[in-house]
Amino acid sequence: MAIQWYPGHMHKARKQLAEVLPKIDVLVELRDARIPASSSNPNLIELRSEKPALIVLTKTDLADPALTDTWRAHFEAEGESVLLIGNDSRANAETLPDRVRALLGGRRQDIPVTIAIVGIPNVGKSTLINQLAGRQIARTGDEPAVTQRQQRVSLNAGLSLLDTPGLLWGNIDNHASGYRLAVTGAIKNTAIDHAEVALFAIEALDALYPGRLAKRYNLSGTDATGTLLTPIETLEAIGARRGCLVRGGTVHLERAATILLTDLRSGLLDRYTLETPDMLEAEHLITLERNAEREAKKAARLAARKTKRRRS
Ligand SMILES: Nc1nc2c(ncn2[C@@H]2O[C@H](COP(=O)(O)OP(=O)(O)OP(=O)(O)O)[C@@H](O)[C@H]2O)c(=O)[nH]1
Ligand SMILES: [Mg+2]
Repeated sequence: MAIQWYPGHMHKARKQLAEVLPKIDVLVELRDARIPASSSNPNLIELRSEKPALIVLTKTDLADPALTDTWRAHFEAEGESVLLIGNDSRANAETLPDRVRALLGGRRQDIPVTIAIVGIPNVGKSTLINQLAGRQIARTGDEPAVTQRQQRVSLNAGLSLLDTPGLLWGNIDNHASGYRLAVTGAIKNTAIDHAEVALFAIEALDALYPGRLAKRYNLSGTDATGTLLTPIETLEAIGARRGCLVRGGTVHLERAATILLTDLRSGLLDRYTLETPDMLEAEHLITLERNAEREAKKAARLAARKTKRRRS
């Protein structure tokens, strides 16, 4: 099932962002380095239009360094300016004011600059603002939708920063992107089926980082006949190892899934990136095909209804 989470406050926040946009000099869009394409909000690309923008890949300390390089090169080849920030490289954030002024053609230091910090929920917007402000001015937290309204913060260097609520979009039509957003913690826990998301994560990790789950949870990785475990068997094996058993010895899948997702989000499963530019290109074609099929079915239904009406 496709994952969707677009609560009322996000719809309102999107409208409010559009309203303040004329007063913004530069948009700084934060994307999660573990899912650099899936965390790119199409609504922001639309809103941005011709406005100068800087892409910040955050949480690089949790992402696969080789794939972070690949994605940086990919975005730069598309003409974007990219900055990498992680808990292992927070000093990079200090270069943000200069990067922004460079985007404005080297605007003089004494002319004020207003920057909107935007991006998906839980990507690290408020954390970045606190770092640049040098004090805890914006509320942060390890769950999505901590910030629910805009907050303006003025810095000494003539910079004004706007913290904004995390934004998703109404129709996440690449289903894999929806799951990746859920795995990495951008979707509220109550809006997802943990077992379903964990099964997606297992399949993705097995494809990109074979053997990692077996190593972390001390699993053999194969069944008695030597056949590789399926995702559901892997989840059951993780649950059995972690004592998620219910009466009769069956595994409580939801509990096993929650353990796996918590480990994945906190970096206990080592650094990973869940997508490559090639994967996204292939998925884009699948999405286009699915959308075309849906439109064709809709058109056929409408035509059939018209014919029926004409006959009666
Ligand atoms: N590992 C890691 N964690 C980070 C990084 N940046 C932020 N975090 C953590 O990510 C969580 C979310 O950070 P916030 O700054 O609240 O995220 P936000 O984008 O403002 O989230 P919303 O307001 O909900 O949209 C917090 O637990 C932060 O400590 C980073 O670079 N690396
Ligand atoms: Mg915030």
